[in-house]
Amino acid sequence: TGNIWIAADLHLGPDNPGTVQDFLQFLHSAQHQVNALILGGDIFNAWIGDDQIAHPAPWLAQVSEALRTFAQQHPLYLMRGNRDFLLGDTYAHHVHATLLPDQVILDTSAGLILMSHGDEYCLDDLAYQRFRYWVRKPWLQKLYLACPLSLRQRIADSARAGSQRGKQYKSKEIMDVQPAAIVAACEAHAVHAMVHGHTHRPAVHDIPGFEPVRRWVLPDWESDSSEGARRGGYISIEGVQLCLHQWGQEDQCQTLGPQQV
Ligand code: OKV
Ligand code: MN
Repeated sequence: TGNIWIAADLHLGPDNPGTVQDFLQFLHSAQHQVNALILGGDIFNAWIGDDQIAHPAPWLAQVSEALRTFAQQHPLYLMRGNRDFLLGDTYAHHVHATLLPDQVILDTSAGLILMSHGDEYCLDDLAYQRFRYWVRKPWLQKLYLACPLSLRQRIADSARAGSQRGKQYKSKEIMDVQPAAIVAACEAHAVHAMVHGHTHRPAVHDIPGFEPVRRWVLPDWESDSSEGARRGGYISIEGVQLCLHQWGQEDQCQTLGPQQV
């Protein structure tokens, strides 16, 4: 499989031009180093339907063009996140990518890796899970997508504003994964590692009771903060090595290999 890179939680949108630029650079450097790229959800900060591409905003046109250029050289896989859950096959085709299901088992040279966006493990955030339950209903999505773009944009803006207000009252524990949900995933899938994003807590976590299986959490991307610090990174799978790369930090690598377990 060569060298696979996985990134998630880019949150690209009109409000973070710095992150868009960072991502364009990342794609360019990936072009010369990888055999495949997987984007694990929340690529976009909001997604109100694939028909946006008919009249794309300049930042979106630029991102789509760069994705297409990349995908002409190497396989590109897109996964939906909690923000861009409406991303569809129309957009995937537009950039010559393949849309992945919400959970995949990657059969890599380093072993079997369970990969997802990660929001499905945040079961203690009841308000979010309720939101997720409803907006994943195909009939509600059809209804929403039947609305004019301008109305969808207004609904999205107010949903995001409401979510921002609600977040103030949530504790750190509530917004992280639920340990029991991770254990359930390990019991359901005999894998050598888990990879996900969403929580914005990049690290390599042990999973008590399932050693040596570890949970590799992807960093979120942010290059528009007032402090001027760039945040972001990716996970690489090359040979039997799994590495977590974060801007401005030491790489965290581990030899996995199916023979290890
Ligand atoms: C995405 C999140 C906004 C979290 C609405 C049906 C309904 C889809 C939608 C509207 C919002 C996506 C599409 C967005 C994620 C938020 C706020 C919180 C926690 C409907 C289907 F119900 F109105 F009919 N939406 N947008 N949130 O702005 O991209 O993930 S969004
Ligand atoms: Mn997310």
